Amino acid sequence: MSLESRFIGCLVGSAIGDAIGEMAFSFPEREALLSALGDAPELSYTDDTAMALALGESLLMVGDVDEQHLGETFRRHYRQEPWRGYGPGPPTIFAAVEQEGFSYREAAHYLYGNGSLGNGAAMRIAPLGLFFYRSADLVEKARLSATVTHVHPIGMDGAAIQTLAIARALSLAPGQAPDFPIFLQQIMFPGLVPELREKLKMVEALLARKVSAQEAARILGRSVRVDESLPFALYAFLRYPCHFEDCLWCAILNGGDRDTLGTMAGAVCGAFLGVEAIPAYWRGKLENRALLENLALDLLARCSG
Ligand code: 8NA
Ligand code: MG
Ligand code: MG
Ligand code: MG
Repeated sequence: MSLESRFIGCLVGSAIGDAIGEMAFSFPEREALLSALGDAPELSYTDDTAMALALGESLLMVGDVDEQHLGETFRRHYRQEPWRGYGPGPPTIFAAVEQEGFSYREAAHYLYGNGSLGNGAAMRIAPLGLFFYRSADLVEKARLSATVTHVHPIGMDGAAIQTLAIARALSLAPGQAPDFPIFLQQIMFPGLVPELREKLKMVEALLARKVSAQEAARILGRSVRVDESLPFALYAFLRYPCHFEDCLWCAILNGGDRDTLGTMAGAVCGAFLGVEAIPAYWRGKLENRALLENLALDLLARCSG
C-alpha cells in the first residue's frame, strides 16, 4: 500500500470518524445510525477537523510548529466558523488574546486553573503526526503544538501519544494486525504522565482479557478529558485494526465524547489501512473531502525528518 493512501486515509478517516461520531449523538444505535447515514446528503465534521485543517495549514506555511502562527491560524478558523462545536476553552483563549493582549500560551495557562486537559490538542493532531512522522522530535513537536490551547501536562501528553500512534500506524506492515503490546509500548515515551501511562497499560490488559467493548469504555473512560477518551479510542483501533467500520463503531457506539473518539480512532485506523479501506459511500459524502486529500498530499510532499 502506498504512503499516499495512508496519509489520505489518516485525514479522511479522522474527519469521517468526527462526522459520523457527531451523528451518533442523535442516532446512538447502529441500525438507526446506518439508516441516517444512508439518508444524509453530506457528512459534516466538527471542531476536531476544523482545528486539524488549521494545524495542517500552519505547518505547511511555516514548515514547523510556530506557537504564534498556529494560534493565529486557529483563531482565524474559529472566527470564520464559530458554529463547529468548539469546547469552551479555545474561544476563551482567543478572546483573552484579543482583549487582554496575552500570548496564546499565557492565556492557555489561565484555563481551569492549571490549563486544559481536554482532548482538544489530541483530536486535531493528525496533520502533525503525518508531517513529522519520521522526525526524532515527534513528541516535542506535538507537545509544543498543544501549548497554544492545552498546557496541562495531561493535555499535552495526550497529543504526543496520538501523534506517536499515527506515526507508528503508518509504518506497520499492511494487512497484518499489529501486536498490541508492542504497539502500546512504542507509543509511550520517557516522562509520560503517570495518568496516561497507567491507562495504556489498562488498554493492554483489557485487550488481553477480551472484555466487552462496553466494559472497556466504562473502565477506560469516554469523557472530554484526554486521559478519559484517547485510551478507549486506541483500544478501538487495536481491537479492530483491520476493519475501519468496526473500529469506528467500537469508538462511537459506547457513549461519551463520540465525535472525538471517532476522530482519534479514525485517524490511526485510516493511517494503518489506507483510504481504500474506508467505505466509498462515506468518502463520497464527506464535507470538504478534496481539501483534506490535498492537505494530506501536501504534507507528504513537504514532510520533514
Ligand atoms: P476544553 O479545553 O474547553 O476542554 C473541554 C472540557 O474539559 C472543559 O469544558 C472542562 O470541562 C474539562 N477540563 C479541561 N481541563 C480541565 C481541568 N484542568 N480541570 C477540570 N476540567 C477540565 O476544550 P477542548 O478543545 O479540549 O475540547 C475538546 C472537546 O470539546 C471535544 O469533544 C470537542 O468535540 C468539543 N466538544 C465536546 C462536546 C461534548 O462532548 N459534550 C460538545 C461540544 C464540543
Ligand atoms: Mg467536535
Ligand atoms: Mg476544541
Ligand atoms: Mg468531541
